[in-house]
Amino acid sequence: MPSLDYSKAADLTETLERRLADSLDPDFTVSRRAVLGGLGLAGGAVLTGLGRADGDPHAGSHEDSSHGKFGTVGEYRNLDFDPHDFLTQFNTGRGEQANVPQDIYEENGRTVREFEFTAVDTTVTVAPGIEFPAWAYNGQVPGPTLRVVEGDLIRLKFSNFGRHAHTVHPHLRNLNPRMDGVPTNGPGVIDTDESFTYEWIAQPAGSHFYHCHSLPLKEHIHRGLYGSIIVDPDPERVADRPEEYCEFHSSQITDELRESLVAEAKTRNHEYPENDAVNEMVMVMNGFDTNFDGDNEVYAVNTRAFAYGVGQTDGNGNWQAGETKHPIQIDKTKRQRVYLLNIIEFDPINSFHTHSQFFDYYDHGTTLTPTLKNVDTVMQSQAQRGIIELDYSTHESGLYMFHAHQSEFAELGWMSFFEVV
Ligand SMILES: [Cu+2]
Repeated sequence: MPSLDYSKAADLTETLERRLADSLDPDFTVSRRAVLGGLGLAGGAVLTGLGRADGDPHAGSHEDSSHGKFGTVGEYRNLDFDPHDFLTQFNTGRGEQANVPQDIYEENGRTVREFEFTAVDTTVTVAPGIEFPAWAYNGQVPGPTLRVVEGDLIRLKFSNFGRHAHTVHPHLRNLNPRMDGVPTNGPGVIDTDESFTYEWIAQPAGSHFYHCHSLPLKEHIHRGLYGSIIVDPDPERVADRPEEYCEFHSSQITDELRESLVAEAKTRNHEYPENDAVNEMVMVMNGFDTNFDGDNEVYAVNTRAFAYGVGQTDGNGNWQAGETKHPIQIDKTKRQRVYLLNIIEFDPINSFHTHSQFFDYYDHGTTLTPTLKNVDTVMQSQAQRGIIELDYSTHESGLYMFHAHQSEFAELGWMSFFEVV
């Protein structure tokens, strides 16, 4: 018996999505308070229905779920960005993403991973029929995920084709102020039609990110100028300096601990075969203030509200061809790793909560031993990030929900499912 019936899960996703989409008029004048006010009665009933999903088929608020129009809300017409592809789209310099020019080569004994970013003004789809006027690196929100190895040189050629001045600021241990990507250092802001090449040493290992640092800062970030930098640990460096990757002092490092840290580092490094045994995903928790009142109306991981919810199915989890909304299917024999980032504006925290499962968490991803063990909820402040590791090997197949445990964020788009197969 799955944790949740497929058709009930589809009803829940559709009901929440319909309320969100209906509330967001094309003129973008409705505040999030109105959305949640509208959800007050029906939303409570829907969640009651969820709790009784395996019982009475008339449980819950079915009069609100518009059965006759099943699936009409849920489709995204604009397919230029696919949050399902984005989950596993890692740019390592070897040409993974067509819209991200990239290269990898050696220079002075160091591996250089070179990328080209262009900032543009564009629109992105944040809910079916809802376009958000974004500023975006390479036309996508979140920006492309960069994946490098500790000690590499990241060479980022940045050109600004947007109407505002932008930068790229890295959350890395960057030793050169000229490369900090802020208005006061080095080239400062990069004006329209100007370019600058940033160079950063990839350190420390971890789950990091980049964003625009022009003023007003919150607008430049919430408009969409952000993305992930994953720095894979170098197992050889881990062998030399194991104390930097765990909570123990160098005097406490045993041979056994050193070996286990090196083995763990190999599972995190995309150049080692040990990494192939792990299913890795990038989830950027974001939000969109569609009416520019300083409050988000839409929440998501990877931009599209409810994209990892449950869409059209035959009732057994066989998704329609071309489906733009469906759960994240995971092979339960594999270890699951989520690179999680919180880049939300206007709300001080965000969170990640799993149903029916507990996980290990590595704050900022800078250690190879968990900083939190066996938890089902983790909180991240703005710009905080980390790595979550999950194991569903002993779970029955089926749908398992995960979402922000700020309840309103979940109702406004940040609600998802893993489909364990
Ligand atoms: Cu900017």
